[in-house]
Amino acid sequence: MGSSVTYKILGNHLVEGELSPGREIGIRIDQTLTQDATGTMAYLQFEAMGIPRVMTEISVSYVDHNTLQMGFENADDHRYLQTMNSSFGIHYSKAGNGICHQVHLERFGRPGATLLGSDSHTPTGGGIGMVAIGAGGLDVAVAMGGGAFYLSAPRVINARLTGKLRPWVSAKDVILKMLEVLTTRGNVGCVIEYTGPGAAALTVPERATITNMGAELGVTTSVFPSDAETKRFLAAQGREASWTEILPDPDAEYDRTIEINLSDIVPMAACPHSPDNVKRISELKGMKIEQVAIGSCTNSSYRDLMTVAEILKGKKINPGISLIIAPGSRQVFEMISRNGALADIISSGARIMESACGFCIGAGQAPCTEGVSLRTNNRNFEGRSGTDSAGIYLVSPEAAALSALRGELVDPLDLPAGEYPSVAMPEKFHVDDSMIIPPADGKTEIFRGPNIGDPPFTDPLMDSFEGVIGLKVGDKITTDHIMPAGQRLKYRSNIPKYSEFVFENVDGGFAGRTLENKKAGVFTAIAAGQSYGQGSSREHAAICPMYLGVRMVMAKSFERIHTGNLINFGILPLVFVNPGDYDLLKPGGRFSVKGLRKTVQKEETVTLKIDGNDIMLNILATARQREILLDGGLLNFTKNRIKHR
Ligand code: MIC
Ligand code: SF4
Repeated sequence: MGSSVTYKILGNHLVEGELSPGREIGIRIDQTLTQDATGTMAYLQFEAMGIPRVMTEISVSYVDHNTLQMGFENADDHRYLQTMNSSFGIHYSKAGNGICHQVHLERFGRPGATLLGSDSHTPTGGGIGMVAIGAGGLDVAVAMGGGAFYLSAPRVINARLTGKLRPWVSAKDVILKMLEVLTTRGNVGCVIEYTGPGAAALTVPERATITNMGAELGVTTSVFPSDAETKRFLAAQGREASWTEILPDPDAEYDRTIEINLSDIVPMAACPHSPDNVKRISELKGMKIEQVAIGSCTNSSYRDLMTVAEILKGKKINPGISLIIAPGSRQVFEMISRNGALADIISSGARIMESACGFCIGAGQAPCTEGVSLRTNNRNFEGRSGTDSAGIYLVSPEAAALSALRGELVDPLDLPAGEYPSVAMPEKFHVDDSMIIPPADGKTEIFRGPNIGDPPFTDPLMDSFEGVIGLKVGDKITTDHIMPAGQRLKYRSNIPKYSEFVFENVDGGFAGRTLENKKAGVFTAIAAGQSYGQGSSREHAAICPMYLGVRMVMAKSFERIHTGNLINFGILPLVFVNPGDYDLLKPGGRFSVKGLRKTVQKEETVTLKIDGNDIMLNILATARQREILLDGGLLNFTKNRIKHR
């Protein structure tokens, strides 16, 4: 049997284990990326490991999340990043240069390489045939030090695309269709590989929209072949030398095949409050809207913004609408400025934002009370926009721009096909890497402002303790629920401070109560339903609960990145053997834990007597992860191993 693109690349990077679905493997990481919100902690952890310089082919540190600088904290973080990066061999992409995934695709990504990024949308790189995976900052720090990244060898789902998108239907509609079919749950441990003539006909920016939002499916990553189209894109970036062809073998083996005819796809919208709550726009059209926001790492390429500019050209947006536009990178921004498209956008009445995450992460542009906001980004979790009562609908740039003109949701298919502005890919992108600062040859002084704390060291796993169910939550708890972003993001480098906001919007008393319990020698377990830890790669959703005294999460199921983060910080992920036991647990329920170290070493399950019920739980950890748990997390584990080498 032949090989998929995914298995070819994994096979070339395998350093441990057997490449068979479900088995734990270790892979060599060629490239890493971080962004400022996760990066500061990742680099503090890298420093704590005592390795003098990164050992990857290239490591890039982007500043794109916390660019508003309300107060000194973010500016201090950025200075720490720039000085630290310079000393340790890391490239630093300054604030204003663009969103990490967009810039990495344009300037650094390489077909056939592995990329590990401390951001869940790292799979964007799959658009040019990379195996690009999102992980916690500490995993990325270990990879920068030359350590392998461990994952379970994926089941590969072949999404075979045939046909051709009709005018007014966009790559965003393809990934929304995938979300409708596969939902955000139950895809842990899978990779989606796009194949077929339909895939070959998509441009790189379209492919990148699809692999980017593949993160919302909960898969390990998504990947397209590296073909003539990839070559064209890299050549236009002046990087043809980075290209290699990587196609699946004609008899490649897949776990499952989904056939999608692109000609059948229609404009879609993900409705509040989940990216898989997908409806056809034809069912929703006419809905009144207050805000439209175009940008984010999903839809802010040159192709996307040129399409938007063509739609807006010579027209004015509806007076009731606030239209926000944030180009994905300085390259895109500069190109649309030079060719006049930006003037068309401005004259339509749009508000132009910096090339950064901005509205997508809730850093500004919160909608009005009960406002309806159409956005081109990838997540619409409740409250993420900054307004709890707002309804966020995720749509294509085409639908967003048309609706901004009309003041209500427009079905793009209602427009004549002949009016579709099909934008040609440029022969040459405008290349200027002057905002990417290469590292110094030697050491430079590292700036550490008062917001920069210490990396979180944790203690080895406790053998016995008194426990309490500190909180009971339902299904689909996202890392945004656990650790709110928005205005709180600036505390990311200061664990005691950021910990005050754990579960802030779910149970305001949680943080204080949990810390008090810890002081009294009582440690906390969280009880949860399905898909605990969806969404971001934010390792603070494990670090801060650990700091407060959380030692276990009992759930019906977990998401991949968050499971890794829990283990990396010494919190036990436990899955109910009988899912019905979830119903027996009550907040405040007490239990005693005894002989936990031996159980984690030797047993598959742990049984706890809680409120008179025996609750059986599977320990969701491989043999290597159990060692990490026993050591009290990956930082201790790595330091112990470096010492013993
Ligand atoms: C997100 O989109 O939720 C973020 C903010 O980019 C996160 C990273 C973070 O929490 O900093 C992600 O996707 O991993
Ligand atoms: Fe930034 Fe939004 Fe992309 Fe996350 S999803 S990296 S916040 S643009």
